[in-house]
Amino acid sequence: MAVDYTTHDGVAVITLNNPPVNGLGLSTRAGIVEGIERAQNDPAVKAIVLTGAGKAFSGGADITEFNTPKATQEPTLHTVIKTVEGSAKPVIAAIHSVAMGGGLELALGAHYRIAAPGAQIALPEVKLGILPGAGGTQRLPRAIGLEAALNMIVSGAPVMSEKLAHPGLAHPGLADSGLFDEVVEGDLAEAALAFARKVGAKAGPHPKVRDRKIEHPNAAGFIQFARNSVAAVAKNFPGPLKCIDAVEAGVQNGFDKGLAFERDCFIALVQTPESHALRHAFFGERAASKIPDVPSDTPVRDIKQVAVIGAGTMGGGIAMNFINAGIPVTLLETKQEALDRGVGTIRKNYEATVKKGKLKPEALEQRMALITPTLSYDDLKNADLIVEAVFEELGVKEQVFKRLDEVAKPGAILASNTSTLDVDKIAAFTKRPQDVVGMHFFSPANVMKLLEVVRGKDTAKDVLATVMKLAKKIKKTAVVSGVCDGFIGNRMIEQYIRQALFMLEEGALPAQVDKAIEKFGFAMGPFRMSDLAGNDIGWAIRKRRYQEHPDMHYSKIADRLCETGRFGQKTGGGWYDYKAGDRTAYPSKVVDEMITSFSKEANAERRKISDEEIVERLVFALVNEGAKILEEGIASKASDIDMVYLTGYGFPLYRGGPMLYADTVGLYNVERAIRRYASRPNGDAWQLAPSIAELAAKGRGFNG
Ligand code: T1G
Repeated sequence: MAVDYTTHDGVAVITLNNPPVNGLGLSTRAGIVEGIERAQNDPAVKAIVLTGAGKAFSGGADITEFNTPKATQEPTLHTVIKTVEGSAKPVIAAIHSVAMGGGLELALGAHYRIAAPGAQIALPEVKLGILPGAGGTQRLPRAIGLEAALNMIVSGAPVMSEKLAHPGLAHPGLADSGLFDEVVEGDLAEAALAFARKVGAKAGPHPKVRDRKIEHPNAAGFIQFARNSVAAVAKNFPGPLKCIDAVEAGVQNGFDKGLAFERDCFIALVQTPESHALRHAFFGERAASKIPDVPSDTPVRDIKQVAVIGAGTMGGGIAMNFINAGIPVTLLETKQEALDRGVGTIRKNYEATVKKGKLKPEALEQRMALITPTLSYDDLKNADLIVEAVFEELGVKEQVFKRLDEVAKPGAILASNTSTLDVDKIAAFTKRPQDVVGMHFFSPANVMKLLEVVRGKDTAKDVLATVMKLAKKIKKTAVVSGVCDGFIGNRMIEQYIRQALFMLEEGALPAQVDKAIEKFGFAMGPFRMSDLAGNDIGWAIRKRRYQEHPDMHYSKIADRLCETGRFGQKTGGGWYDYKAGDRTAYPSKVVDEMITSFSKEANAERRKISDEEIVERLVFALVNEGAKILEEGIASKASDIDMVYLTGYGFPLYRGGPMLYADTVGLYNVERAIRRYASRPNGDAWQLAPSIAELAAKGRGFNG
């Protein structure tokens, strides 16, 4: 049973013991009910303490049980909470570290609550596309008031326990709320026993949160205000508005009706594709740091000093990640002027953050003090990790890594920020290929969460384990990729862009393609994105591609655009026209005419292309290439590919990533669509990944 039961001079202590976060899975739920009933039947027991072992009181319902029979098997969380609340003997919830979701709802069913300061208290269900489903929308407003409760429920954000203490308690930062009867600085277990003995001596009945009134001068008005402000931001996510509906139901119709309504909302939301996507992303983020053949207890190297080579846009952004985590960085450039410019840019970035009120001025200076600018490789000799972010050309990388091999200390990790070059070739420039790894940051490197960790054939396992742990410290979502051209993200995006260009030849225009895929949920369509990044970047990659794969069929329409010097925003015109100082993309008559005449030259019969075809061809191009990446072992799991696209390429979170989206559509339908496009003009680009057909035949998806 994932619950321990002990007694201490008339106090029963029920301890949740279901690592890692005391998830309220079936066995834990059953254990709590058994413990409460056992305490009722023991005349020596006068009061009951409910507490959690390990790192949390409870992280909530066990999300891994969702949409499985266990989730609704008795005792459900509702039954557990009802049992706790119905206990004739007072139940005291003693909370440390974390009480979230169902964990907090369980505590709300207790008669009293005490907490250690600094515990994270939250109802984060909305972040999983659901809502508190075990009375949270009914009890929390009664415990801390309508406004504080609605804010917590709709945002899902944690609040520190000391901010939710009972009114009148002499505790700093006291908010007028009534969640905790005591905030305990010392030994929580001792305090819980003392508190239990105190209330255990009192005659019942003991207070129930559900009996409290929700006091608010204008509840209906506040709820309407909340609904309007949430509706504006909750596009594509049904959860937040449902949270408000459930709270409102309790305010208007009383606790029991509100509870029933909340249950209906929960059951409706937990089945939605949006909730499935959000849960997929929650677990996908955590699964990404697990590398199948690298044991989780692999010893890691100590990273105290980092060096970054190259103080340009990427190098400066990369350096900021480590500085933000308090890790000193030696920043190397070849020329003083470039070094000064790089350090200056970092300072400017921090000044902008200070201006936004997100960084204290003194913190800015502390961070700048962590930078040691230098022109000499000798200053890198103590670095534990060296990240090069120099010009994307193999010859330049060769010089850098040969030099690093001479100066870096034994055991230093040598990382390349390359986005397209072969990490094995780079490793071969050194006598220590086992210490070489790719760390592909995405621009702007200090903002984008995604980090592709490229594993060379010789990269040591402890190097990988070290980089994955360091990625967490610098708040990146790290995904391991094998060595191939473009790794995971760029290799897939190349097929996406290929389809976009073919569709221009066949009849679409840039604005239509962008609008269609932005309506699907992408942050930015391929042509607006290309104009922003610079069309010349894609042009350079295509020229290399034409040489490497002369047989590969690409549309040359983008080359035609680049030959006219239309590189995008930076040249005042690309696929779109731009006005000075205005980043709005205006459809360009000149370009549209160039496209139609290009089709004529290519004898391509222009036709009306539907938005549905645009979305299918763009997204299924990603899916098909992703399937090949999985087949080749470049990525170890489909959720890794989804995390790349959710955190690095603006794929809509509510669809969970290209591979989950394909599962939602059904691989049977994906296969049929790909075969259809393969039979049309430019169909040679569609080589169906065998695994799609195999999985479709078994009625399965990429994610099981
Ligand atoms: N269920 C199952 N597994 C969970 C879990 C949960 N609720 N929370 C965490 N894990 C796993 C996680 O996958 C990882 O597994 C390990 O625990 C450590 O997590 C009825 C229905 C609690 C703040 O949304 O926010 O209650 O990778 O790396 O950084 O209304 O986990 O080690 O195998 O994140 O110390 C609502 C989600 C559920 C809280 C701890 N609760 N969890 O952070 O560790 S729905 C949540 C978190 C609900 C009720 C509804 C965090 C944490 P592995 P971690 P951490």
